[in-house]
Amino acid sequence: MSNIYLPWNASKARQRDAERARQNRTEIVRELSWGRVSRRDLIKWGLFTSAGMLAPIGGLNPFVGTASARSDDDETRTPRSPLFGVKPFTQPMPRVDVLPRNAVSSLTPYPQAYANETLMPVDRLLGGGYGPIEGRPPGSVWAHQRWDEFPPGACVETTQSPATTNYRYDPQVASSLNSGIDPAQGMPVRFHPSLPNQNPSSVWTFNGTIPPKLVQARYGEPLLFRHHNGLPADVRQNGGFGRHTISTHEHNGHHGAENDGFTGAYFFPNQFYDYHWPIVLAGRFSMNTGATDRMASTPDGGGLINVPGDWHETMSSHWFHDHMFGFTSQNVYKGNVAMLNIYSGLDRGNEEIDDGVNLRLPSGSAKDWGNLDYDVNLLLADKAMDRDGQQYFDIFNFEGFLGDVMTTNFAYNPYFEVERRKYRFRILNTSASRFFKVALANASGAAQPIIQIANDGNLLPAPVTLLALDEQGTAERYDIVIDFSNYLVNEKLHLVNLCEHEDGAIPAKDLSMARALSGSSPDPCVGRFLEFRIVREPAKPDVSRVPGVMIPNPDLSQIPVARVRTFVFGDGADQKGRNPITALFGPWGISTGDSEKLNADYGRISAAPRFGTREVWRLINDGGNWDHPIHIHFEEGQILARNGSASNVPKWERGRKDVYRLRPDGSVTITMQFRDWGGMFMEHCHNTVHEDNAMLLRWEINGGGEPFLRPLPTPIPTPQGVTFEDPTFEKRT
Ligand SMILES: [Cu+2]
Repeated sequence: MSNIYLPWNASKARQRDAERARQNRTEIVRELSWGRVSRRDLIKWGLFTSAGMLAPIGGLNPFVGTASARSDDDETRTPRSPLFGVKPFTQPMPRVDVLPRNAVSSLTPYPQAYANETLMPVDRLLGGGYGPIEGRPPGSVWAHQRWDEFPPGACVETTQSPATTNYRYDPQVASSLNSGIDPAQGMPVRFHPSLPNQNPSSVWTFNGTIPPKLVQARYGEPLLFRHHNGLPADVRQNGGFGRHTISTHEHNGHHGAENDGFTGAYFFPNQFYDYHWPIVLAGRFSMNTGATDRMASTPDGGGLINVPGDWHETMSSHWFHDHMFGFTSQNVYKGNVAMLNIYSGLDRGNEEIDDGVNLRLPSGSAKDWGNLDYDVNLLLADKAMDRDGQQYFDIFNFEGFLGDVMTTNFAYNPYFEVERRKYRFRILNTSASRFFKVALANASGAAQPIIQIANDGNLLPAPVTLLALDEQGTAERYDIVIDFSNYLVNEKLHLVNLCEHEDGAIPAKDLSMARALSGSSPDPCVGRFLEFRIVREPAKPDVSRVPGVMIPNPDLSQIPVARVRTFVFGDGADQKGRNPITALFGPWGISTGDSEKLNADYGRISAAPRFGTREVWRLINDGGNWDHPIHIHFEEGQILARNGSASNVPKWERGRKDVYRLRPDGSVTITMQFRDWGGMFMEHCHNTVHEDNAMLLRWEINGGGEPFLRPLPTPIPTPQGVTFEDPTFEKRT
């Protein structure tokens, strides 16, 4: 299939046909998201082929009975999103909105180890009667592990809500460092001031507002994240996509499974869920337990407090997002995405403090830790809009969803004003399916050096200077430093996307800078997407550094490999589960090596590594026509080999990671440890469309007894309370 968006110059007739087909697909997505039709119905009606692809039937609309028998490849294409004449680089990029950290005593009711089973009336649309105020599964298995040892020191409270104007925008930096944006001006949810405001049903975000949110946490200070579900009880009030049940995954948090946002532990409108993020270094209970190593530390009062664990496991740039089974792609795309910066003695977000531990990365110095002046979160996403300019999603290509409007922090092609000094940018790919390849261009279009300092949540052993970053799959984070002192005041530079897609399964090609800037790519998301304007000399001399040594890898040489496992990522599985809407075919799937593709079923345990051990996992892509960014929850891994050889691992992948791009026909061999916490976790493709279509499995840390009971019962959430079922097992867990 060629590019999924029609070119601007397509004939009126083609545009009209494509628009009609798009509307028909929109209706089908809507009916599916409302639960009025099932996947089985769609197959029965011939809307899908047995491979799970949209059948090549023109303009079919089963709901109003206007089926016609035309066949036209263009009908699987989509008209371009309307931009209403808006030009790129005409709006400032808003920096992320920092969620307030409050005293835990501000929470009512007060959080507790076990789920709060206090009853409240349940909306008639959710079945009525009474149900618990907290959606976390009840009882000892889902109680917060080690709650008494890790009482929360701060809390963040937020509500998943339909789009609304932001009157509480707090970027935690002066307006002069935020391209002049006045945070007191209410900020409606829109991609540009000249584009339509989004309807409450089109966008659902944290607090219902933009910019996207940031939580700031530090090691040694457990955080209680109370997430309220403020979405409509009426499943139909969703603008045609998105599910009102949610489960919030702190992406690669090293926490107990009850706080991991398990795909089957979702909660309902009007409920909350208390996530307990202890924020500990991996190895917390087995290494440096006396907290004698100053490198393992957290900022406090201008100094350091030592913390237990392995400092080589220190993490920095995280994010959190929805993980609802079968609906993750829709919910994340709809706006359930935020970032989490974790601060430490090494990476404290203060560039001035010189204590022999602090790496002094670009950040600022006014506050003890967590300065954001020169440390900027960038959430990238490709979006699509319907004829009215409302956010639009189409699941009818199981290869993946591609938008045609590039956004940074929810803003269409914005500009960002910088001082003539070093900045850190934490780049996160939040797309459903799209890969990016980011480079920096000067005014004459020449590629400029970028210093990559981190990959996923982890500072690299050593910085790597590049003229273009690697392809960046969904959920991957690349932290970079750009030194604007190499340029002059009034110069402009641009971040450029070099990665061209024709479908959502795989990048079609990586373009040269000249080609990407030429405007000749049929992919609307190729080219310049963020403009840097150097507006002045730095307010203070830049004392930040990019040290030649950052965080060396943990030493695994003395840790035996308890087991080697193989996972093959391909197609041909079924999507199981008791939800008739999401159940049926894959078309994707994972197998554990010798067997057929496993069905996606979070009730089945497909691997059960023993607590306290280390394993080697081989992740294999069984096809050349797709790539998969594979995410394994819980603890950072190290890539040992690509396609069987350590020499194939590029320098920027030689730190720790939590997402592994397999590349076409490729394999990645990783090693990870299973320490500190227990319970059920997931492994899945982070192309969320693949994840929602059977490329997901459950694994479990097997402690052989308390506190990690085995087998752990599978939660069955209902608004009236959570029940449990016994899990099933893959034959060799
Ligand atoms: Cu995939």
